[in-house]
Amino acid sequence: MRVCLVRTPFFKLLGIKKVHFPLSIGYLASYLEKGGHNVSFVDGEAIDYNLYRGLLYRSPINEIVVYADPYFIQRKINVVTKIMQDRNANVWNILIKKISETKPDVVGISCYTVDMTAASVLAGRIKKDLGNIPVVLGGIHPTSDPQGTLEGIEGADYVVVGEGEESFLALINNIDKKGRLDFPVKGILARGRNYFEPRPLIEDLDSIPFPRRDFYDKSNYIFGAALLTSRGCVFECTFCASHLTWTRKVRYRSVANVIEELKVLKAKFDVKRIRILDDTFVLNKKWILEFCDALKKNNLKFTFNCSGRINTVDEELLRVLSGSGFDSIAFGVESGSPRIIHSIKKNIDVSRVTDIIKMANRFKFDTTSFYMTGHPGETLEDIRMSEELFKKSMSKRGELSMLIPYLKTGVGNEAEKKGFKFKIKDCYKFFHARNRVLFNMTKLSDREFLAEHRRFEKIIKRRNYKTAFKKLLKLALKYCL
Ligand code: B12
Ligand code: SF4
Repeated sequence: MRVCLVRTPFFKLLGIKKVHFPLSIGYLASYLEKGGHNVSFVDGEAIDYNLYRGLLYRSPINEIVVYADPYFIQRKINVVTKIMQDRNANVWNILIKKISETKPDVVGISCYTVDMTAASVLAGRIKKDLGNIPVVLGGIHPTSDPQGTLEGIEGADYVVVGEGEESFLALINNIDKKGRLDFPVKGILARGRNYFEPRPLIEDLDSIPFPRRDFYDKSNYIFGAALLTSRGCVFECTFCASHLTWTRKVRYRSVANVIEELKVLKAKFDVKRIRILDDTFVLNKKWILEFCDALKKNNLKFTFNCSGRINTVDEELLRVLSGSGFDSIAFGVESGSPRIIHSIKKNIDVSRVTDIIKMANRFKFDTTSFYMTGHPGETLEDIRMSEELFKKSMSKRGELSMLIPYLKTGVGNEAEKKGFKFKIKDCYKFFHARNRVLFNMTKLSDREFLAEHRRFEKIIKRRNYKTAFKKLLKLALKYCL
């Protein structure tokens, strides 16, 4: 069968030029191809829709700063609203044309929550313009709400729930040319059927072929290649949706298998920088030490970035990582208030944040800290504690998100009880770098909450600019001397 995989546009509609290449698509493509199918990819994030012109769009600042800058993003939201409300907007025409050129038997769309509005418009247009081609939705949002997805998106025929490789292949192998499936397939919810049986996770991650990476033009994507060494996370942060796809059991690839993929990335794609996307890369010290040793033995020289965790890194780990090419590490701190940390089940020791980040700075890591505002029950004092911790910890960069209560997460369940109504037509507004309140679960009024959020945002922005300036200065000196 000819399968067309699609990523809907999100960052591109906000005027952001370069995005990450999605590993989900890479993995699904190689798995389906191994199963004998022909796969193409239409990346809605890699098309220039000519939405914005002028200095702002072209300026390099667009790629560096705007990425997480709520002020730039919020200014563009009216443009995005128009596109989402107009099924005949040029963005959809362009996407339909690209999809139709691949002559698909089946279309698969990958969706986070924020992509659901676009997925809904696109699925409708596929049915209208391309005939009755089966449309399959997968990814974190359809996984968290398979019934709601089929009810809310008329053009969707199937939802793949959870890990996609095996279920999607089984679906494609079993639907006939008219897109009908006569018997249930594990992991698939089909329109008009109430029967659903979950599919067990793939036990041996080494059995999955490396993600396909050859169908993209490098100039559309952020520098470096994404890599996944494990799937899953043991922690229970109440705002996080990861467990809905991966559960709370962590599965690891073998070190040898990851080294093999790195060799391919070097030889075939001349990759120099690797972005490790694992939920909690630093969880398994033994695996990391073995991995860093193998990098040396195989003389593999890359630079890496990864996520850290305050309570699972120590001096030895940071030293080894820094000696193996890791130069950038991001810590999810989320709050400086021990009371909030406890209530969101973040399970970190706030009193260690400063020491660990300073230690990482000493090893010359580019340190980033992720914070959030909008935690349930958060007070002004709690937000001020976060600001103080960020300032004290000397993290070189920060990123501030306003909490979004995703479906089927602890916070999402709490928000629903408090009256938060989830609508697919509004999903495109559910991004984190925002300067408008979406749903207020704090102890503050909307006005107070927004003012505090903006105050914190300013502190973080100042630090980010300072770090960027220092970097540029260093670079300039390097080239001038
Ligand atoms: C890396 C990452 C990013 C990166 C890169 C994203 C990218 N597009 O490549 C960046 C930083 C850009 C990012 C941005 C955002 N992210 Co993010 N991100 C992640 C992270 C850590 C890993 C994602 C990943 O690549 N996983 C590896 C691949 C292989 O897994 P996968 O994508 O889930 O795909 C598998 C299945 O879902 C399924 N599948 C997926 N698509 C499809 C399609 C079909 C047809 C089928 C059949 C199956 C299928 O099969 C795949 C293989 O098994 C996850 C956490 C997590 N554990 O999932 C959060 C996560 C997905 N992100 C999240 C969020 C909220 C965002 C943002 C909205 C934040 C924001 N800026 O406001 C944006 C939106 C970006 C967008 N629309 O592209 C949330 C999503 C929650 C939700 N309900 O939507 C997550 C789950 C984190 C969390 N804490 O809850 N993110
Ligand atoms: S540590 Fe990260 S991935 Fe794990 S539950 Fe918390 S936020 Fe989610």
